[in-house]
Amino acid sequence: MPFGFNCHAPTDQSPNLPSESQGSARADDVDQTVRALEPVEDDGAPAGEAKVRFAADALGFQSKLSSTSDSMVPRGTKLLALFDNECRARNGRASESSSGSSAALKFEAEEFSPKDNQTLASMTAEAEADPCLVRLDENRRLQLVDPNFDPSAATAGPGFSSLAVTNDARASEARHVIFSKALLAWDWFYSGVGLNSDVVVAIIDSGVLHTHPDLAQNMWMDTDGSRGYDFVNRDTNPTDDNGHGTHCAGIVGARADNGVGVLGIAGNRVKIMGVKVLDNTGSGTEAQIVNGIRFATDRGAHVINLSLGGQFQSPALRDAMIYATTRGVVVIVAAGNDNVLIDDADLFYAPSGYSKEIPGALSVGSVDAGSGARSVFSNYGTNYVWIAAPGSGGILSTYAGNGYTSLQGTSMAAPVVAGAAALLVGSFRSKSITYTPEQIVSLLTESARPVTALNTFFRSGATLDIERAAKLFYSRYVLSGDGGTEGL
Ligand SMILES: [Ca+2]
Ligand SMILES: [Ca+2]
Repeated sequence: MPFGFNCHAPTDQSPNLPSESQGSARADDVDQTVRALEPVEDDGAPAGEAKVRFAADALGFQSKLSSTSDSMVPRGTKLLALFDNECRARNGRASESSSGSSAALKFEAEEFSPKDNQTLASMTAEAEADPCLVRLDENRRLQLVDPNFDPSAATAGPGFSSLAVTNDARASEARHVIFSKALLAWDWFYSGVGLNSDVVVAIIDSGVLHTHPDLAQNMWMDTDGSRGYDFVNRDTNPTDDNGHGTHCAGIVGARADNGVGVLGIAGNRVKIMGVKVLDNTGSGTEAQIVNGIRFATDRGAHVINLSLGGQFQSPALRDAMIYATTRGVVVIVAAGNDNVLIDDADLFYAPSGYSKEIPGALSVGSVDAGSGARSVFSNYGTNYVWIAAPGSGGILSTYAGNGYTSLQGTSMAAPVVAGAAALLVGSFRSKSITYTPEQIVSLLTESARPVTALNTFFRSGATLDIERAAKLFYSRYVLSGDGGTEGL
């Protein structure tokens, strides 16, 4: 296992999660209702939870700590403290990000280790006594959903002449664009709906090579001119030293019709926000990822893509997802590449596993852009994985060194859906119709293309079909002219 603390499988004994997340909701195979964690505190956590919330699933931590008040916190334990920065400002206390950087966050996760010989009781007392500390949690590492170079891309023949619609030199190799019917959808979105509003999509990953010639024109810009933020190195240059984030960014928003390279799913009314939370090996801490999600939310992202994960419970990550979705941000997450049923409690996979309980979050499995079958690596589960999208069979996108490469993984499938979400968000915005992230998710899953062979793997039993999503939007919100009052 690649995760620092992940030597024990998750258990169902966590006292920290509402029973909804693992109990009644999990057992329910037919009810399509999404259950909100309500009420929610301003920091995104369900109300009434204790400040100190160590999940039960890592290193036997809980069993060591929970029984007696004088339990020692194990040496070397990595911890995450979530602070309310407005509180700290009122009390004249500095935060990491307020020291000259532009990442000032309303809530900020800081990493630390306990003092030697510190007991759980004393640490809990300190936490409770600090009015600006809202949560104290473990700080584990998550990794990008490990992609592999795609061998099928090298042998893929020509074809797909329908893609002559744009002049991007390598468009025919971007098979996810064809499979998901993105170009057919553009006629509906751009001409039919009249999409004319930029949509900000945050790629929370290993960074984005924002100077890439096929990305530069579609990058978001912060008020200080930066293209996002780097929570690994704590600077305002979120460039990519791995390549994974740049690949995901191109799937959403590579510049279309500029004569070079590939094209993104969302077309050219998209702005990519680069948020670096994974290092050059593709690994990042919960604190970095939590800060990345909160940064993107505070900075106005409309859609967040998370092609990363870890096989453990992460209340801090869950809270950050709630923080985002309750502020109107659609959160798209990759289901993971372990070819396992993640409905199984022992195989709980974060953040994918939280998408079921959080309205406006959507977990994405992978299908092959050639055969349409489930990709052999894709995690599955009809409770947790609600849609599939092409993540193998020729997913060519932007990469390090101003280049292009073909990767495969649910890491690639998620940004295909994020791009589709961006088109829907842009459509609502262009029509001045208010929307919720839950509506975006509903439009995507309701319109997905049914595939019988996928019924046992994914909740919708269907793959993303952006043309159908466009038609559903058009019929529901343009033809009906009801201003979005129809319930979903
Ligand atoms: Ca940097
Ligand atoms: Ca291009």
